[in-house]
Amino acid sequence: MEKTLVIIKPDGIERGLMGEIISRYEKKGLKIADCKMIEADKETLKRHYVEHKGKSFYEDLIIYMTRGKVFVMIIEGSNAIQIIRKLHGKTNPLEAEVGTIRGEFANSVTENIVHASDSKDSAEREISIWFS
Ligand code: IDP
Ligand code: MG
Repeated sequence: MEKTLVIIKPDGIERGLMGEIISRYEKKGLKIADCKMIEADKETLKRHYVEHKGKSFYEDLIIYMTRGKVFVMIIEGSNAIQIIRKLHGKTNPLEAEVGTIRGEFANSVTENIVHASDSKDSAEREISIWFS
């Protein structure tokens, strides 16, 4: 069964959206295989976001992700990686489709509530970072 790494970011927790978000995965037929609520340390986040190192938003991204707890999950199911990316919507709030998590709840390019792996390789890599 395909697995993906999902994070509810600090704004999702602050705004009380955890239940709303998790229920969407469950209603879609996906399974929460593992989960934990933690304060992410900078080293873990730097490994997680290595592809963005050096970009203009990188420092703000790390500050944002460490300002409160995050809820990290391994989610499994048929086509879990692509399905979750669809449920989340596009990164840019102007492009996030109505009905998606970002489309409904986010209006910031940085603070966009959720993270999900974007490929099989990144899912495997990210799962090993957060659940080693
Ligand atoms: P994704 O989360 O949809 O996969 P990525 O391009 O991988 O988007 O970017 C990772 C995270 O970095 C985004 O979710 C968002 O929090 C932040 N981010 C991405 N692009 C920008 C930007 O142009 N300005 C500010 N923050 C950004
Ligand atoms: Mg990404």
